[in-house]
Amino acid sequence: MLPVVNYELVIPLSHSPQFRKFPMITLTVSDMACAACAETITATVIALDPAAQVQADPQTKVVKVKTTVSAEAVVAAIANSGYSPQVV
Ligand SMILES: [Cu+2]
Repeated sequence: MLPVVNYELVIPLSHSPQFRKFPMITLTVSDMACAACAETITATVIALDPAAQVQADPQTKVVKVKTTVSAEAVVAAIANSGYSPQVV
């Protein structure tokens, strides 16, 4: 007998069709000055939702987040890290 594989457990959440339904949250963070800021912001969002996808660009000040967590919670977490996020 071959072992039964539960693919729901094998497929990462970020690749599941359900995850793709969640909209991209776009924020501007005017005080994201450098790569270290972008890393801090990314780590903050990942701490909130380990399955989140984050793009943080210090050049454009734009942070894009794909997550199951609400935009309000993402904004609050980034603000708690000392930045000033605004939902676009
Ligand atoms: Cu910085």
